[in-house]
Amino acid sequence: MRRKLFFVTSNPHKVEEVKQFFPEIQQLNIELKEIRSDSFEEIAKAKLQEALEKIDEKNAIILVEDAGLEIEALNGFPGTYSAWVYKKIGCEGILKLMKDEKNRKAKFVAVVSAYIPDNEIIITTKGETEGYITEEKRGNKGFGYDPIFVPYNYPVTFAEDPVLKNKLSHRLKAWTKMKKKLTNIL
Ligand code: ITT
Repeated sequence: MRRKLFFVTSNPHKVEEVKQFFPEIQQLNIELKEIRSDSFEEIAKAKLQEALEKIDEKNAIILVEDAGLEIEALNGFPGTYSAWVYKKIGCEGILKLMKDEKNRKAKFVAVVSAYIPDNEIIITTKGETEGYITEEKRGNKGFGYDPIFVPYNYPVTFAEDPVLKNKLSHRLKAWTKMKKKLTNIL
């Protein structure tokens, strides 16, 4: 793809991961406001709208991502509030909420939205990876909730095995779908 692809995000970990399977993207480090909503798609679209207002790159493809962790026993919490909850209570706080809870099912979700200036359309893709919440933190790589998330059928957390994470993460799935759509359009 010869077009410029700008990923607008303040999170360097996201960029590092995405670049491994989508090396063409470049980070634009802008902190975007996050509206309150239960829908990752709605938040991603609002982030994209704000990014478009702030960026003067008429020809580039602008992309944003909204992601989070949904825990079944907590009715999907922290979900779209994942970044805020992480700042307030971190992995330790989530483990406290999950104390004595038998159902430890959880999933990571990522939604990517892109603006195509040629025809002024917005494309959105989604990726999900299921797993469960550990009893304690394990591993020191990755970011956010990686130390307490184990994907199904594997014994390690995302923070213990970043190579594994990048083979099956929600981020990989959402961005691979996006790359395919962009390749078909452009
Ligand atoms: P931008 O909005 O600037 O892109 P952000 O970190 O605020 O950066 P989100 O609003 O999408 O991004 O927040 C998602 C939060 O969910 C993130 O801060 C982490 O705490 C958590 N999260 C998302 N993906 C994750 C992953 O792959 N591993 C661990 N935690 C993740």
